[in-house]
Amino acid sequence: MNAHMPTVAQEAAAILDRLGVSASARTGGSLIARSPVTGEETGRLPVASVADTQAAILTAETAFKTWRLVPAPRRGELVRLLGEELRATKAELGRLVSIEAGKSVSEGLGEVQEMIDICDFAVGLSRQLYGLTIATERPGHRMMETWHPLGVVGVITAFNFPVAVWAWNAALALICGDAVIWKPSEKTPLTALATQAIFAKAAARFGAAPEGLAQLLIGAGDIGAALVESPKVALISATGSTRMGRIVGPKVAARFGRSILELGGNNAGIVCPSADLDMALRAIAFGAMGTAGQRCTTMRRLFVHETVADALIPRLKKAWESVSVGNPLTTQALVGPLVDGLAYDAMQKALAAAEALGGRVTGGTRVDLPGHYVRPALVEMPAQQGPVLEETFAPILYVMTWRDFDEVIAQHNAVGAGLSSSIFTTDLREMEMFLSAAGSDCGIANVNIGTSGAEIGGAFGGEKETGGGRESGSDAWKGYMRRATNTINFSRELPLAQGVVFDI
Ligand code: UN1
Repeated sequence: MNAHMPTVAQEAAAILDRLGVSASARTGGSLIARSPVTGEETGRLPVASVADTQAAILTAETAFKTWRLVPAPRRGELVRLLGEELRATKAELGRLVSIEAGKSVSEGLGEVQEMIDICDFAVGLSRQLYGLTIATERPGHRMMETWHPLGVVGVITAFNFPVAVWAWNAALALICGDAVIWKPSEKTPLTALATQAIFAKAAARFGAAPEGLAQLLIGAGDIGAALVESPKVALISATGSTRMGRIVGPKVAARFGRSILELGGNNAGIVCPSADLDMALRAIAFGAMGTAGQRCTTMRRLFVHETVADALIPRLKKAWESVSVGNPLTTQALVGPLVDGLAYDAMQKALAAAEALGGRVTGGTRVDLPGHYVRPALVEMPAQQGPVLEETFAPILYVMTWRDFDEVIAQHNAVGAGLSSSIFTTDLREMEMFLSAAGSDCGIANVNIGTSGAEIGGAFGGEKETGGGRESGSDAWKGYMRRATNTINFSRELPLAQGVVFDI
């Protein structure tokens, strides 16, 4: 190694120092942080206990009681400052995302940009928490709805978007008047510490944020479980696997809490005869191989019309064979590492199962670098079965051909997950059919772009086993507030609704 080049661990430590994360928050503890880039240890973090979690919930509850009374545009000022601090630290935090999640430098920066974007969105929204005014059937009455802060929000995030998903939730929750407790993935605790330090700077500048308004708890699943089970946590927003959601969803529902679940995806693209194949090629490549196939929006299935299969599939294979795989920090590689050895094993298992069902695999082999690097796999499948029906969190694209439009829509929808989808066509009818009630059953349906890389302005989330939650843009803010319907009688009479008579 070049004597002047810091190790990944040294670089991470230097960034954390500059962002104001104390050494005691990342040394001497029991949670070992690693960079998937080299497999190096990057920290040993002290972890929070269940008792710490209970205490955090109580502090958050107190903070909420103060914060809910602060006018929403004033709450927006805190989030505006957070956006400013994120702009100032974008390069550092983006680099740390690349170190800890293994993303390319561009994607690491993009993740921080997504945080900045949601802050901007939330600041505007802080003056737009609109309720309806509703026509009443009674004379001298007025009916309206008011949106109130909800309470303590527990945010559980995954390794693959270690900081943006917190920001989607926190920026909205804060302007909505809620307090936030964050349990990040055990695989990405350093970016969480860094983000918390950045938030602390914004809060210090703001000056009047109550103690414990946005807290971070580093640790294991017992923290998440304590948040999920606490009746004092009004909303759980959890991102992760469908398996995790099957546990979290019913537990929160059993106490009549609210949840926003953003779970697995098994996202597909459909290539039609009229598609612009050059554009489709690039969109499919980014969708399937970007972030080493570790986005919940990653394209995992591709249906190519049989008349364009010969024109497209060989070009896809070429792209798969030539894409650069390597260290995202020291090279321009487009594909970085898998997060860990378990991800590698899961990928190999899925590929073996696909081969056993007649799949022809291009790529998928280990790349000889420290860490877990693998060439993305493209698998030509005779039919949609076996591993094609599951989400494997790795870069595998299953490619199938189609003939009949209704049939391909049925195939498209015949999986458990319902997050993202796309069609490549220049035919108006196909496009509209795909976007119609009888088309894609996903929460996100795109035309002539891939399945991943959504902007924050739209509501983000999906149907079926994806969990049904919506985060980020549009009216997702309503999930972080409670609605009161108010009827006001300004007359001197008391007419009853529905014409009911009750004279005493
Ligand atoms: C995720 O993978 O959990 O649409 C989120 C995208 C990103 C967010 C992905 N904006 O790919």
